[in-house]
Amino acid sequence: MFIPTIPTPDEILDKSFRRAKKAANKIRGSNIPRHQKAKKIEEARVKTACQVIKDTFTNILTKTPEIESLNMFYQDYIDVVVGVDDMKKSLGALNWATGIISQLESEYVLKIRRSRPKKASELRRAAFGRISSVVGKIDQELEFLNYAKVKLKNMPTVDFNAITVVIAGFPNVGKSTLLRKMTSAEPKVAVYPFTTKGIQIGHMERKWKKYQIIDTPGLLDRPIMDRNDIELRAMVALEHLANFILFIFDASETSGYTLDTQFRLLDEIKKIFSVPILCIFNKIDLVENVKYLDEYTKKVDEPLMVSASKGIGVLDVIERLEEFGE
Ligand SMILES: Nc1nc2c(ncn2[C@@H]2O[C@H](COP(=O)(O)OP(=O)(O)OP(=O)(O)O)[C@@H](O)[C@H]2O)c(=O)[nH]1
Ligand SMILES: [Mg+2]
Repeated sequence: MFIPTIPTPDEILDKSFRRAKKAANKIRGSNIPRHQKAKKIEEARVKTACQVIKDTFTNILTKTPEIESLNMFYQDYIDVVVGVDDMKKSLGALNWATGIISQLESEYVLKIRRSRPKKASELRRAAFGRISSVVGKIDQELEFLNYAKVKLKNMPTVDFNAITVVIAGFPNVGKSTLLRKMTSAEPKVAVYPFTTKGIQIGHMERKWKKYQIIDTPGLLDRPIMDRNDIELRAMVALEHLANFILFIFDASETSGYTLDTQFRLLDEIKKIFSVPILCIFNKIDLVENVKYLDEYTKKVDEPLMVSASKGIGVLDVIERLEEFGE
């Protein structure tokens, strides 16, 4: 997510007072009658300073995407990474400050206009004091937005028009291999919070329909009991995205997990995701006793037998996804 540069209160004030000074110098050099000059100068300083600050805040507010208008996946993502409430509170504070600065501007411009010329600079100083205090008050919120900017910079780019398939299964069962075999280009890797290796997204297009296949190393590959709160929420975010789950078994059990253990993970995934789950028995090239598999394959609807590394059955997986996508 793109958030514009967030300056510190000092940077904001420095810039606005510098600009104010420049504006004042312009008037000093102009041919405004002498007796009006002092007041005009101070008025310009207050106006310019306020304008610069208002512009800075308005720019941040308009360029930062409105959280409610984002897809639920991103809303959850932002909530997991930085917290939606804090984000809203900080943007609200900027909005508040913009309003107060506007009020101060009107108030002090009026005061200066009505004052005696000698009093004008005193009033301007008072205005600057109050402006500084308003900007200083949102110090923490600006700092938070800056932190959010950094944290949200590498949000994964997800295509919401594509049919989304999320891959699950124990480590080493062949998830990455299958993803690479199904999609043409190398999958794009994007940072995903609390998965060590980042989310991987592969794209494919079939019969004018776009599919994206997502692998989330470290997230859907072990029992739910072992997960912390953040990981559970990262999974909730995936729930919003997934149209299907591709659950991959290592039929050969060579990755070190028995099929019984793998089925327990499937049961847990079923509890979290309410979307259809397509079950794949991978590494069949290593299975010597196919009969032994029957006991397991009959537990699921229309299982697919695959060898991802040898490219066997990969087309069946794609075709099955197409049927699902219809
Ligand atoms: N024999 C055989 N080996 C396979 C097959 N599919 C994957 N492998 C191998 O199994 C190992 C693990 O494959 P990966 O695709 O990295 O598995 P993964 O599920 O992505 O693993 P993690 O990302 O660690 O969870 C690799 O050495 C693959 O070459 C298959 O169908 N047959
Ligand atoms: Mg992998």
